[in-house]
Amino acid sequence: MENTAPAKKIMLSGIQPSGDLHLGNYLGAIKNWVERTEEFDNYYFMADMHTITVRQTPADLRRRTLQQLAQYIACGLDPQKNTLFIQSHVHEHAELGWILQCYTMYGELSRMTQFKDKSQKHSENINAGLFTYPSLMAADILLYQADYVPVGEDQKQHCELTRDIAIRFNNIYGNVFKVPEPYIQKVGARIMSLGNPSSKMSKSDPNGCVFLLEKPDDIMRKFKKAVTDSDTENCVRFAPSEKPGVANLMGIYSSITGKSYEEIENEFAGKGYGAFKPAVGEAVVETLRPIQEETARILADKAYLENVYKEGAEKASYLARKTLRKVYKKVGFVER
Ligand code: ATP
Ligand code: LTN
Repeated sequence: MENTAPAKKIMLSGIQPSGDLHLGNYLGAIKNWVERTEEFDNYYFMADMHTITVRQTPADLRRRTLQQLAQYIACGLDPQKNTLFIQSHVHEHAELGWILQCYTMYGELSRMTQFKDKSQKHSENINAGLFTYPSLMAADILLYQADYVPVGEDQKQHCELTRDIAIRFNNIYGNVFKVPEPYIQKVGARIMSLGNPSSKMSKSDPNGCVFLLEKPDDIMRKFKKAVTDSDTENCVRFAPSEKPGVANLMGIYSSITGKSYEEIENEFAGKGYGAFKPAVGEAVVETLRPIQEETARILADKAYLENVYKEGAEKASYLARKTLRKVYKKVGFVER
């Protein structure tokens, strides 16, 4: 019988295996991917090619790439329902990446916030790849004709440049690429550092950052020490500009438990930060416990992991090849 169900829209995203995954990556990106599994046709990858724009130790990069894959699965991404792959296994990313560099302007790349930040942080290694990174990211997305790109707030600028590149290319050659949209949720899109609620939680600030594989005692200690506010009110109330630390903790608690800010205020009425901070810590520990156990179990099964990334690369290549063939033809390359 012919399958008459309408094709699902395509969702695609990636994370660089440049450090261990943290609560910001989970609440801002991965949790959102898991919740949307049934609704879309999903492609998620380890962006290892992006990672070498900053110098890496090869053995660490290899270990973190596989660990990240195990964590994707442990967080709930079922490999039967999501195509999970390693970017460098699908060579079309590099090939389309080159072509799209020829359709990306110097001025556009110079305006990218991530390039400005990273070239300040790594001033000894401002390489060409760090600069043209957004053209490769556009290739990652456009190869799969993705409809939606679920990311945290900080990646919005790169997604917008991807749209501009797709539109520019389509205007010259006809309708080659689907023009994608960023998919940014309201709660969790920007988790802030526990030590400094005015900067985002990031792996480069390990004190303010909770890693997914961190020990429960360490997680509890970080939450108990979390910066709340300097007033003496000692009251759990959602007021982001007056009490950014409390608002951040409420955002984390809300994202994990599904409770609204009002419900959280009621739950902790009259109890103060002394009760609130460990309660958020415990909710995080309980959410991460099964993820940590699953990650250890999956990592021990190398054959299973290998099977997942090989099948993933095969499925991803199928779509990527189709788009690249079309692009080669359009720009005038002779067919081999
Ligand atoms: P860095 O520490 O170098 O800034 P990172 O921890 O932000 O890196 P990325 O690989 O850049 O990690 O991000 C992976 C995904 O997680 C992206 O979709 C990004 O938007 C999201 N993300 C990262 N940090 C946060 C955060 N604090 N809150 C919400 N989402 C986040
Ligand atoms: N630039 C992203 C990682 C990334 C990505 C992508 C995200 C690379 N390619 C394609 C979504 C879609 C980052 O630094 N977090």
